[in-house]
Amino acid sequence: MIDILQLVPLRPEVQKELEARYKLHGKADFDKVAGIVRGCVTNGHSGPPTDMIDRMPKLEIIASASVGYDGIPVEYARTKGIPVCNTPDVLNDDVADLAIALMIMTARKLVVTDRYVRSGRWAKEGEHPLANRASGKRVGILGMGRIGKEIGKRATAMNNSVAYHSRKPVADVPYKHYPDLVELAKNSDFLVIIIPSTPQTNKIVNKAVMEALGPTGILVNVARGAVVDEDALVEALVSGKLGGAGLDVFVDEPKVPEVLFGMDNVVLQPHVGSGTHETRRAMSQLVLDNLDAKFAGKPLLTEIK
Ligand code: 8YV
Repeated sequence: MIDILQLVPLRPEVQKELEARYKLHGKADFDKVAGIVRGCVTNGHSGPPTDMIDRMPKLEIIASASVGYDGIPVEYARTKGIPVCNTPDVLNDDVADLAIALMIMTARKLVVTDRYVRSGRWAKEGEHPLANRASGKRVGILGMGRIGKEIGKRATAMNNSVAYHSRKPVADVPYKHYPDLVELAKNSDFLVIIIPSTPQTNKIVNKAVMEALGPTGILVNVARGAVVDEDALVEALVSGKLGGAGLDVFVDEPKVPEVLFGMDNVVLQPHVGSGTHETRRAMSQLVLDNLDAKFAGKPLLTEIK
């Protein structure tokens, strides 16, 4: 059987198949098995880092159960002839759904109103103060890849106008392209972040972007915490220079700046963009399919190019 280093578990039903077909080793056994493993199962945050890759001379594939791969040295692996696979597309709908949910929940203050009912305040105090609309507004999307397009479709279906920023205009999308992110923020009521985390995008959503979005603007992040200057975000929310935020991702997960906990204009989620049974199963299956393809000598399904 082919030896595999498994850094994260797959969904139980796929894990069973993986176990039946491969000899699996956990991270604790790394020293013992580094010399023999031919594949590595991971996700976007779990490596393996370059020094681990160096110690696996027989490694032929890294298969990640994630679309993001900021925690995997893909270029480095490539120089060693090791392909890295991710799980694009299967999570587009879930992540786009969550982006829209965060827009609506934040603008309509749905967490606060839910609490209002549960705490018995509705019965005691009567009607809840009004919130803001999430439709018929201007939605700016930072990043127009596979998930960005799904967010665009959903935002459009809600009668929002959509515009986006990316380095270059994307072919075949009907939305206005802003070459300048601050300009997009200035012309948006919501700014939804869905770009990969890279050295170039680190803290790309900075103080100037948040202030351009402004005191009635809402920032939604379903990408990675690192693409936002989190200190500037907290400061903009505290000072009221930014209207609100719906956040699924943070710089140092699972740590979340505690000052956000008491803010009614902020909705917080524990990085659950792809967190449904259906999608996580599909992601796990794609990891297994890539491994199977590799060791059957067939083309990989979703190699990062
Ligand atoms: C999960 C994700 O965090 O796909 C990604 O890039 O961020 C998420 O789906 C995770 O990697 C699931 O294992």
